Amino acid sequence: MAGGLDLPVVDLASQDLRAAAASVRQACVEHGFFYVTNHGVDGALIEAVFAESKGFFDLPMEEKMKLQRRNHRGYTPPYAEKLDASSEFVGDLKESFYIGPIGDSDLQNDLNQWPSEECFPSWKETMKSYIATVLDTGKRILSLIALGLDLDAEFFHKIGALDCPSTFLRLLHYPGEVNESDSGNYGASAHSDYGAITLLVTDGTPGLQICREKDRDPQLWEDVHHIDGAFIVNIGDLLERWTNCVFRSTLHRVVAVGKERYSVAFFLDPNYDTVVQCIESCCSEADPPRFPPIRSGEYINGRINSTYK
Ligand SMILES: O=C(O)CCC(=O)C(=O)O
Repeated sequence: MAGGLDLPVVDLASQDLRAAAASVRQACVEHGFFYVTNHGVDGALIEAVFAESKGFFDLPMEEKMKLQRRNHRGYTPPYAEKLDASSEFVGDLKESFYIGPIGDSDLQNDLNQWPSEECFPSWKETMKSYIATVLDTGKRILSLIALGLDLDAEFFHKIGALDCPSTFLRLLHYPGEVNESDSGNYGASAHSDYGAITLLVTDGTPGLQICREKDRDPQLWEDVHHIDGAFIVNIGDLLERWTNCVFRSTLHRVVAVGKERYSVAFFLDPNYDTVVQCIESCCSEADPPRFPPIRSGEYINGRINSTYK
């Protein structure tokens, strides 16, 4: 059974950066999850993203499959991804759509797949504008994280991790009713995120749960409540490695609640080439680095490849 949970709320508009950073640090140490308010992303833009997302997922399956995931961009149908490799089910119930990093809009080498402009005239622009805005919010959160680790606020910029960050937007749609054979299956099975931070916004439908002690037996899963207008932010595995497990990359999942659900996750991960190695303030002689240095892209690709069939 899931119990309620009061996650910390961080006000991004706070003038007191030190206090905000301390509260981010505490949230990352204790929960690996927190809410962010006054994040600067316009509510109307968020609504537009949800409307475009629904428009796409409403298409017949054969239309959606024309944009089937390639280069980790595009459409993934239900059951094609299993976030928890040990799940007894074929795959998760959700369907999703990935949009990868966007440089110059006219780049010839944009690997993204986009629904046709004829059917979805404002889709691409809406997504691009959301990604640009939420990226800015994510960078501000990373500055607070750096401050919370007693580092220069610009630490992640200065080491080049944000020169050309690996950003992925994932539109998600969870079914309402599920077949009997899927009884007990998850919308998204238990997993931790792979990279630095994730900024999540949902349509308010419950289902998201976290497990703070991954090794506890039995595991305790707690509901993450919706706060209107707030982002849910969580720490990924690379930040856990960077901080030598001072910060938690918390297990989470989405349970089926018998109601359709939409959400939008933005994964802000370092440059492909960034070497992720233990931050000095997070290790000592008594607590030496637990992980060897690793290139961000190498780590994330390994994790992605083990998630898809
Ligand atoms: O839809 C949600 O609430 C969570 C999505 C998620 O965990 C993910 O995409 O990694």
